[in-house]
Amino acid sequence: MDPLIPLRLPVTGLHGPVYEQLFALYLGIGIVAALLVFSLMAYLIHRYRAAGPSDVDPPDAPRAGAAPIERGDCRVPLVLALLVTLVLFSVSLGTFDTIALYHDEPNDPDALRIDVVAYRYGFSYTYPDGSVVVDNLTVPVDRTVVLKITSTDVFHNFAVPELRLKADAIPGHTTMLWFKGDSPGTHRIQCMELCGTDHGAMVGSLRILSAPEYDQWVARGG
Ligand SMILES: [Cu+2]
Repeated sequence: MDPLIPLRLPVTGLHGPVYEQLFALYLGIGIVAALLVFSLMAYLIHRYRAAGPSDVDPPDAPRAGAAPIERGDCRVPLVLALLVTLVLFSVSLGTFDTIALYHDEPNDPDALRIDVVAYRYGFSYTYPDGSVVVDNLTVPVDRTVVLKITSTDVFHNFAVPELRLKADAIPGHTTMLWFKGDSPGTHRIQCMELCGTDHGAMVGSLRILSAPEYDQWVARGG
């Protein structure tokens, strides 16, 4: 079913469900944290509002330029700090698992290996036979594709939003990213790291072709 307000792009690909689960976890924690913070804020605003023009501040109210007066003990901040540590630690485990899935390529001898070079303002793709294509990446369906991503100038980020794929392209460094197209189709590729004036135009497309169509495309010379 289409959402009422299309805030999010459609999801496809092998990494989609994993990405979406992690996103939902962060969103859920974010909503709970926001509700707690804003309710406490509303309560405190109401509780400590001035009763009238003649109302004076309590003696321990914070004052500009003066060190705050100590009150209470350290148990509350300690419990809060432990709680936050616990939440961040558990979400970071999920995050590291997801990063491992994205970057650790499967052991597939039939994988198609493509070198991706990002530059201002585009991406170039070098296939195993040495042929180079710019902007548009073409791959066969149902075959593991391993991308080795780097950059020649500044930081870029190679992303295929609908496949929930995203990896940094950093000069002097290679980032691995793998995926497998599960159905033929065309998806937008875009740079997701602000890299200069034409960053917004640093787009291309990922074409996932059926095996015979891909073979024809290779035979035609890309
Ligand atoms: Cu860029």
